[in-house]
Amino acid sequence: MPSASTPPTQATIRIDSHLADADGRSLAQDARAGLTAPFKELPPKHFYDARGAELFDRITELPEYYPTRAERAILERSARELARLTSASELVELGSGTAAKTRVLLDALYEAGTLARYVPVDVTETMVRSCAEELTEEYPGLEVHGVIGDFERHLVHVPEAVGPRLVVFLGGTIGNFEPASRERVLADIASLLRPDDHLLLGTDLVKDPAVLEAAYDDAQGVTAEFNRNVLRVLNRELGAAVDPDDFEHIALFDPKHEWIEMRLRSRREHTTILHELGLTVHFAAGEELRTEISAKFTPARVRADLAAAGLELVRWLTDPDELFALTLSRLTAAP
Ligand code: SAH
Ligand code: AVI
Repeated sequence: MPSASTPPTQATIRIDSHLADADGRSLAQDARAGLTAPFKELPPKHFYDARGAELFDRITELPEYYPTRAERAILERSARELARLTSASELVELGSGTAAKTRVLLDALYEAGTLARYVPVDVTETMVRSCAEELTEEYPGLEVHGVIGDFERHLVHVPEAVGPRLVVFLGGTIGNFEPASRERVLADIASLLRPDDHLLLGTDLVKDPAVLEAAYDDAQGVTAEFNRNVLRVLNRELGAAVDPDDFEHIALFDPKHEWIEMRLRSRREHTTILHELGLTVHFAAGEELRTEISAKFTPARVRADLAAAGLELVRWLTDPDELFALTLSRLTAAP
Protein backbone atom coordinates (compact mmCIF):
# COMPACT_ATOMS: atom_id res chain seq x y z
CA MET A 1 0.00 0.00 0.00
CA PRO A 2 1.26 3.55 -0.62
CA SER A 3 2.60 5.12 2.59
CA ALA A 4 1.58 8.62 3.63
CA SER A 5 4.71 9.98 1.92
CA THR A 6 4.09 8.13 -1.36
CA PRO A 7 3.13 10.55 -4.14
CA PRO A 8 -0.51 9.84 -5.04
CA THR A 9 0.37 9.03 -8.66
CA GLN A 10 2.92 6.34 -7.77
CA ALA A 11 1.67 2.95 -8.87
CA THR A 12 1.85 -0.19 -6.77
CA ILE A 13 2.23 -3.71 -8.07
CA ARG A 14 1.76 -6.87 -6.06
CA ILE A 15 1.89 -10.31 -7.65
CA ASP A 16 1.00 -13.59 -5.89
CA SER A 17 1.66 -16.99 -7.42
CA HIS A 18 -0.29 -20.09 -6.47
CA LEU A 19 0.91 -22.48 -9.13
CA ALA A 20 3.18 -24.36 -6.72
CA ASP A 21 0.35 -24.89 -4.18
CA ALA A 22 -0.34 -28.49 -3.25
CA ASP A 23 -3.83 -28.16 -4.73
CA GLY A 24 -2.51 -26.79 -8.03
CA ARG A 25 -3.15 -29.48 -10.64
CA SER A 26 -0.04 -29.57 -12.75
CA LEU A 27 0.82 -30.51 -16.29
CA ALA A 28 2.37 -33.72 -14.88
CA GLN A 29 -0.92 -34.77 -13.26
CA ASP A 30 -2.99 -33.77 -16.27
CA ALA A 31 -0.66 -35.63 -18.64
CA ARG A 32 -0.60 -38.77 -16.53
CA ALA A 33 -4.40 -38.85 -16.31
CA GLY A 34 -5.16 -37.61 -19.82
CA LEU A 35 -2.61 -39.58 -21.82
CA THR A 36 -3.41 -42.92 -20.17
CA ALA A 37 -7.19 -42.56 -20.62
CA PRO A 38 -8.96 -44.58 -23.35
CA PHE A 39 -9.72 -41.30 -25.20
CA LYS A 40 -6.63 -39.15 -24.78
CA GLU A 41 -7.14 -35.60 -23.63
CA LEU A 42 -5.24 -32.59 -22.22
CA PRO A 43 -6.81 -29.44 -20.74
CA PRO A 44 -6.40 -26.29 -22.89
CA LYS A 45 -4.72 -24.24 -20.17
CA HIS A 46 -1.44 -25.98 -21.15
CA PHE A 47 -1.38 -24.25 -24.56
CA TYR A 48 -0.31 -20.97 -23.02
CA ASP A 49 3.46 -20.95 -22.56
CA ALA A 50 5.19 -17.88 -24.04
CA ARG A 51 4.97 -19.30 -27.59
CA GLY A 52 1.35 -20.39 -27.12
CA ALA A 53 0.40 -16.93 -25.85
CA GLU A 54 2.08 -15.37 -28.88
CA LEU A 55 0.29 -17.76 -31.24
CA PHE A 56 -3.03 -16.94 -29.54
CA ASP A 57 -2.31 -13.25 -30.13
CA ARG A 58 -1.77 -14.00 -33.83
CA ILE A 59 -5.05 -15.97 -33.89
CA THR A 60 -6.92 -12.89 -32.66
CA GLU A 61 -5.73 -11.02 -35.80
CA LEU A 62 -6.74 -13.70 -38.31
CA PRO A 63 -9.50 -12.90 -40.82
CA GLU A 64 -11.34 -16.12 -39.90
CA TYR A 65 -11.20 -15.61 -36.10
CA TYR A 66 -14.08 -13.19 -35.55
CA PRO A 67 -14.63 -13.46 -31.72
CA THR A 68 -11.95 -10.95 -30.68
CA ARG A 69 -13.08 -8.31 -33.19
CA ALA A 70 -16.76 -8.82 -32.36
CA GLU A 71 -16.15 -8.60 -28.60
CA ARG A 72 -13.97 -5.51 -29.01
CA ALA A 73 -16.71 -3.84 -31.06
CA ILE A 74 -19.25 -4.52 -28.28
CA LEU A 75 -16.86 -3.16 -25.65
CA GLU A 76 -16.15 -0.03 -27.68
CA ARG A 77 -19.86 0.67 -28.00
CA SER A 78 -20.80 -0.14 -24.41
CA ALA A 79 -17.81 0.65 -22.18
CA ARG A 80 -19.20 3.97 -20.95
CA GLU A 81 -22.57 2.44 -20.15
CA LEU A 82 -20.82 -0.40 -18.32
CA ALA A 83 -18.77 2.09 -16.31
CA ARG A 84 -21.96 3.96 -15.39
CA LEU A 85 -23.90 0.82 -14.48
CA THR A 86 -21.13 -0.68 -12.35
CA SER A 87 -19.31 2.35 -10.84
CA ALA A 88 -16.52 -0.17 -10.41
CA SER A 89 -13.45 0.80 -8.44
CA GLU A 90 -11.96 -2.62 -9.04
CA LEU A 91 -11.70 -4.72 -12.17
CA VAL A 92 -10.90 -8.41 -11.62
CA GLU A 93 -10.09 -10.17 -14.89
CA LEU A 94 -10.01 -13.95 -15.30
CA GLY A 95 -7.77 -15.31 -18.07
CA SER A 96 -6.47 -11.78 -18.57
CA GLY A 97 -3.71 -12.64 -21.08
CA THR A 98 -2.32 -9.44 -22.59
CA ALA A 99 -5.46 -7.52 -21.48
CA ALA A 100 -5.65 -6.04 -24.99
CA LYS A 101 -9.44 -5.50 -25.04
CA THR A 102 -9.54 -4.76 -21.31
CA ARG A 103 -8.00 -1.35 -22.03
CA VAL A 104 -11.34 -0.28 -23.52
CA LEU A 105 -13.04 -0.90 -20.17
CA LEU A 106 -10.16 0.43 -18.10
CA ASP A 107 -10.27 3.65 -20.15
CA ALA A 108 -13.97 4.11 -19.41
CA LEU A 109 -13.61 3.38 -15.68
CA TYR A 110 -10.52 5.61 -15.46
CA GLU A 111 -12.34 8.46 -17.20
CA ALA A 112 -15.32 7.99 -14.88
CA GLY A 113 -12.86 8.47 -12.01
CA THR A 114 -13.86 5.30 -10.15
CA LEU A 115 -11.01 2.92 -11.02
CA ALA A 116 -8.53 2.14 -8.20
CA ARG A 117 -7.34 -1.42 -8.72
CA TYR A 118 -6.93 -4.05 -11.45
CA VAL A 119 -6.61 -7.73 -10.50
CA PRO A 120 -5.47 -9.90 -13.45
CA VAL A 121 -5.79 -13.65 -12.85
CA ASP A 122 -3.99 -15.93 -15.30
CA VAL A 123 -2.15 -19.24 -15.29
CA THR A 124 0.70 -17.75 -17.36
CA GLU A 125 3.13 -15.94 -15.09
CA THR A 126 4.89 -13.86 -17.77
CA MET A 127 1.58 -12.43 -18.95
CA VAL A 128 0.45 -11.37 -15.46
CA ARG A 129 3.80 -9.73 -14.81
CA SER A 130 4.14 -7.87 -18.11
CA CYS A 131 0.51 -6.77 -18.04
CA ALA A 132 0.99 -5.33 -14.50
CA GLU A 133 4.06 -3.38 -15.64
CA GLU A 134 2.34 -2.01 -18.74
CA LEU A 135 -0.93 -1.04 -17.06
CA THR A 136 0.62 0.78 -14.13
CA GLU A 137 2.50 2.89 -16.69
CA GLU A 138 -0.57 3.49 -18.84
CA TYR A 139 -2.90 4.36 -15.93
CA PRO A 140 -1.02 6.50 -13.41
CA GLY A 141 -2.10 5.74 -9.85
CA LEU A 142 -3.62 2.37 -10.71
CA GLU A 143 -2.89 -0.40 -8.23
CA VAL A 144 -2.36 -3.84 -9.78
CA HIS A 145 -2.64 -7.02 -7.71
CA GLY A 146 -1.85 -9.92 -10.04
CA VAL A 147 -2.83 -13.48 -9.20
CA ILE A 148 -0.92 -16.21 -11.02
CA GLY A 149 -3.11 -19.26 -10.74
CA ASP A 150 -5.75 -21.54 -12.15
CA PHE A 151 -9.25 -20.15 -12.00
CA GLU A 152 -10.60 -23.65 -11.45
CA ARG A 153 -8.75 -23.76 -8.12
CA HIS A 154 -7.36 -20.45 -7.00
CA LEU A 155 -10.21 -17.94 -7.06
CA VAL A 156 -10.21 -18.04 -3.24
CA HIS A 157 -6.93 -16.13 -3.50
CA VAL A 158 -8.50 -13.15 -5.24
CA PRO A 159 -7.93 -10.35 -2.69
CA GLU A 160 -10.78 -8.74 -0.73
CA ALA A 161 -12.61 -6.12 -2.78
CA VAL A 162 -11.63 -2.46 -2.36
CA GLY A 163 -15.04 -1.17 -3.49
CA PRO A 164 -17.67 -1.99 -6.14
CA ARG A 165 -16.16 -4.81 -8.17
CA LEU A 166 -16.51 -5.73 -11.82
CA VAL A 167 -15.32 -9.26 -12.61
CA VAL A 168 -14.66 -9.73 -16.33
CA PHE A 169 -14.20 -13.03 -18.11
CA LEU A 170 -13.68 -12.18 -21.77
CA GLY A 171 -12.87 -13.94 -25.02
CA GLY A 172 -15.32 -16.81 -24.59
CA THR A 173 -12.83 -18.65 -22.35
CA ILE A 174 -15.75 -19.92 -20.23
CA GLY A 175 -16.58 -22.03 -23.32
CA ASN A 176 -13.30 -23.92 -22.91
CA PHE A 177 -14.81 -25.78 -19.94
CA GLU A 178 -17.10 -28.77 -20.13
CA PRO A 179 -20.59 -28.09 -18.75
CA ALA A 180 -19.93 -29.52 -15.25
CA SER A 181 -16.68 -27.56 -14.80
CA ARG A 182 -18.30 -24.50 -16.35
CA GLU A 183 -21.04 -24.65 -13.74
CA ARG A 184 -18.45 -24.91 -10.94
CA VAL A 185 -16.34 -22.05 -12.33
CA LEU A 186 -19.39 -19.78 -12.67
CA ALA A 187 -20.48 -20.61 -9.11
CA ASP A 188 -16.95 -19.82 -7.86
CA ILE A 189 -17.02 -16.54 -9.76
CA ALA A 190 -20.40 -15.70 -8.23
CA SER A 191 -18.85 -16.19 -4.79
CA LEU A 192 -16.46 -13.29 -5.60
CA LEU A 193 -19.44 -10.95 -5.90
CA ARG A 194 -21.34 -8.94 -3.30
CA PRO A 195 -24.71 -7.31 -3.98
CA ASP A 196 -23.18 -4.17 -5.57
CA ASP A 197 -20.79 -6.12 -7.81
CA HIS A 198 -21.13 -7.31 -11.42
CA LEU A 199 -19.85 -9.99 -13.78
CA LEU A 200 -19.15 -9.21 -17.44
CA LEU A 201 -19.00 -12.51 -19.32
CA GLY A 202 -18.02 -13.04 -22.98
CA THR A 203 -19.64 -15.94 -24.80
CA ASP A 204 -19.33 -16.92 -28.44
CA LEU A 205 -22.70 -17.61 -30.05
CA VAL A 206 -23.94 -20.61 -32.07
CA LYS A 207 -23.71 -19.94 -35.81
CA ASP A 208 -23.08 -21.55 -39.21
CA PRO A 209 -20.71 -24.51 -38.60
CA ALA A 210 -18.66 -23.51 -41.66
CA VAL A 211 -17.91 -20.12 -40.08
CA LEU A 212 -17.02 -21.81 -36.79
CA GLU A 213 -14.78 -24.45 -38.32
CA ALA A 214 -12.91 -21.84 -40.41
CA ALA A 215 -12.30 -19.81 -37.23
CA TYR A 216 -10.57 -22.84 -35.70
CA ASP A 217 -8.79 -24.04 -38.83
CA ASP A 218 -7.45 -20.92 -40.52
CA ALA A 219 -5.85 -20.86 -43.96
CA GLN A 220 -2.45 -19.72 -42.63
CA GLY A 221 -2.25 -22.63 -40.19
CA VAL A 222 -1.74 -20.47 -37.10
CA THR A 223 -4.40 -22.34 -35.10
CA ALA A 224 -2.81 -25.64 -36.15
CA GLU A 225 0.52 -24.42 -34.73
CA PHE A 226 -1.24 -23.24 -31.55
CA ASN A 227 -2.79 -26.69 -31.20
CA ARG A 228 0.51 -28.51 -31.81
CA ASN A 229 2.21 -26.19 -29.32
CA VAL A 230 0.90 -28.34 -26.48
CA LEU A 231 3.19 -31.12 -27.77
CA ARG A 232 6.18 -28.78 -27.56
CA VAL A 233 5.13 -28.02 -23.96
CA LEU A 234 5.09 -31.78 -23.22
CA ASN A 235 8.54 -32.18 -24.80
CA ARG A 236 10.07 -29.34 -22.82
CA GLU A 237 8.34 -29.80 -19.47
CA LEU A 238 8.01 -33.57 -19.25
CA GLY A 239 10.95 -34.77 -21.34
CA ALA A 240 8.88 -36.22 -24.17
CA ALA A 241 10.28 -36.40 -27.72
CA VAL A 242 7.20 -36.03 -29.89
CA ASP A 243 7.54 -34.57 -33.37
CA PRO A 244 4.65 -32.06 -33.60
CA ASP A 245 4.55 -32.63 -37.37
CA ASP A 246 3.52 -36.22 -36.71
CA PHE A 247 0.13 -34.80 -35.65
CA GLU A 248 -2.57 -33.35 -37.84
CA HIS A 249 -4.69 -30.44 -36.55
CA ILE A 250 -8.42 -31.19 -36.45
CA ALA A 251 -11.22 -28.70 -35.67
CA LEU A 252 -14.81 -29.95 -35.89
CA PHE A 253 -18.13 -28.50 -34.77
CA ASP A 254 -20.09 -31.02 -32.70
CA PRO A 255 -23.75 -30.03 -33.27
CA LYS A 256 -25.02 -32.19 -30.39
CA HIS A 257 -22.93 -30.42 -27.77
CA GLU A 258 -22.75 -27.15 -29.70
CA TRP A 259 -19.00 -26.92 -29.31
CA ILE A 260 -15.89 -26.91 -31.45
CA GLU A 261 -13.49 -29.72 -30.65
CA MET A 262 -9.82 -29.34 -31.40
CA ARG A 263 -7.87 -32.54 -31.62
CA LEU A 264 -4.43 -33.72 -32.69
CA ARG A 265 -4.55 -36.83 -34.88
CA SER A 266 -1.47 -39.03 -34.97
CA ARG A 267 -0.35 -39.52 -38.59
CA ARG A 268 1.40 -42.79 -37.73
CA GLU A 269 1.78 -45.31 -34.93
CA HIS A 270 4.43 -44.34 -32.43
CA THR A 271 5.46 -44.56 -28.80
CA THR A 272 6.95 -41.77 -26.72
CA ILE A 273 8.38 -41.73 -23.21
CA LEU A 274 7.57 -38.86 -20.88
CA HIS A 275 10.91 -39.17 -19.05
CA GLU A 276 9.96 -36.82 -16.20
CA LEU A 277 7.03 -39.14 -15.37
CA GLY A 278 8.58 -42.46 -16.36
CA LEU A 279 5.48 -42.88 -18.50
CA THR A 280 5.31 -44.57 -21.90
CA VAL A 281 2.54 -43.33 -24.17
CA HIS A 282 1.47 -45.18 -27.29
CA PHE A 283 -0.37 -43.56 -30.20
CA ALA A 284 -2.02 -45.77 -32.82
CA ALA A 285 -2.08 -44.44 -36.39
CA GLY A 286 -5.10 -42.14 -36.62
CA GLU A 287 -5.54 -41.95 -32.83
CA GLU A 288 -6.70 -38.58 -31.57
CA LEU A 289 -5.83 -36.47 -28.57
CA ARG A 290 -8.51 -33.93 -27.63
CA THR A 291 -6.89 -30.63 -26.71
CA GLU A 292 -9.81 -28.18 -26.43
CA ILE A 293 -13.52 -27.74 -26.54
CA SER A 294 -14.88 -24.29 -27.32
CA ALA A 295 -18.59 -24.13 -26.52
CA LYS A 296 -20.89 -21.89 -28.54
CA PHE A 297 -23.92 -20.49 -26.73
CA THR A 298 -27.54 -19.62 -27.39
CA PRO A 299 -29.02 -16.71 -25.42
CA ALA A 300 -31.13 -19.24 -23.47
CA ARG A 301 -28.00 -21.26 -22.55
CA VAL A 302 -26.22 -18.16 -21.24
CA ARG A 303 -29.21 -17.16 -19.12
CA ALA A 304 -29.60 -20.68 -17.76
CA ASP A 305 -25.90 -20.95 -16.88
CA LEU A 306 -25.96 -17.58 -15.14
CA ALA A 307 -29.15 -18.50 -13.25
CA ALA A 308 -27.61 -21.80 -12.13
CA ALA A 309 -24.77 -19.79 -10.59
CA GLY A 310 -27.24 -17.50 -8.79
CA LEU A 311 -26.79 -14.62 -11.26
CA GLU A 312 -29.36 -12.50 -13.07
CA LEU A 313 -28.96 -10.64 -16.32
CA VAL A 314 -28.58 -6.86 -16.22
CA ARG A 315 -27.64 -6.26 -19.89
CA TRP A 316 -27.37 -8.46 -22.98
CA LEU A 317 -24.91 -6.83 -25.38
CA THR A 318 -24.11 -8.11 -28.84
CA ASP A 319 -22.47 -6.97 -32.10
CA PRO A 320 -24.52 -6.06 -35.21
CA ASP A 321 -24.05 -9.56 -36.70
CA GLU A 322 -24.85 -11.26 -33.38
CA LEU A 323 -21.66 -13.28 -33.53
CA PHE A 324 -20.69 -12.81 -29.89
CA ALA A 325 -22.38 -11.73 -26.66
CA LEU A 326 -21.29 -9.90 -23.55
CA THR A 327 -23.59 -10.22 -20.57
CA LEU A 328 -23.55 -8.03 -17.51
CA SER A 329 -25.03 -9.84 -14.53
CA ARG A 330 -25.24 -9.56 -10.76
CA LEU A 331 -26.28 -11.73 -7.84
CA THR A 332 -29.96 -12.61 -8.06
CA ALA A 333 -31.85 -10.40 -5.64
CA ALA A 334 -33.32 -12.32 -2.71
CA PRO A 335 -37.16 -12.65 -3.09
N1 SAH B 1 -8.92 -12.72 -22.13
C1 SAH B 1 -8.05 -12.67 -23.30
C2 SAH B 1 -7.19 -13.93 -23.44
C3 SAH B 1 -7.95 -15.19 -23.80
S1 SAH B 1 -6.83 -16.56 -24.06
C4 SAH B 1 -8.88 -12.43 -24.53
O1 SAH B 1 -10.10 -12.35 -24.41
O2 SAH B 1 -8.32 -12.30 -25.62
C5 SAH B 1 -7.16 -17.47 -22.59
C6 SAH B 1 -6.36 -16.94 -21.40
O3 SAH B 1 -6.79 -17.66 -20.25
C7 SAH B 1 -4.87 -17.17 -21.54
O4 SAH B 1 -4.18 -16.02 -21.14
C8 SAH B 1 -4.58 -18.36 -20.61
O5 SAH B 1 -3.28 -18.33 -20.04
C9 SAH B 1 -5.67 -18.20 -19.57
N2 SAH B 1 -6.13 -19.46 -18.99
C10 SAH B 1 -6.56 -20.56 -19.65
N3 SAH B 1 -6.97 -21.51 -18.78
C11 SAH B 1 -6.76 -20.99 -17.54
C12 SAH B 1 -6.99 -21.48 -16.23
N4 SAH B 1 -7.49 -22.70 -16.01
N5 SAH B 1 -6.68 -20.67 -15.17
C13 SAH B 1 -6.16 -19.43 -15.39
N6 SAH B 1 -5.92 -18.91 -16.61
C14 SAH B 1 -6.22 -19.69 -17.67
C1 AVI C 1 -9.24 -18.64 -25.30
N1 AVI C 1 -10.32 -19.32 -26.02
C2 AVI C 1 -11.60 -18.69 -25.75
C3 AVI C 1 -10.05 -19.50 -27.45
C4 AVI C 1 -11.29 -20.14 -28.13
O1 AVI C 1 -11.72 -19.60 -29.15
O2 AVI C 1 -11.82 -21.12 -27.61
C5 AVI C 1 -8.84 -20.36 -27.68
C6 AVI C 1 -8.63 -20.74 -29.11
N2 AVI C 1 -8.53 -21.97 -29.55
C7 AVI C 1 -8.37 -21.96 -30.85
N3 AVI C 1 -8.42 -20.71 -31.28
C8 AVI C 1 -8.55 -19.92 -30.19
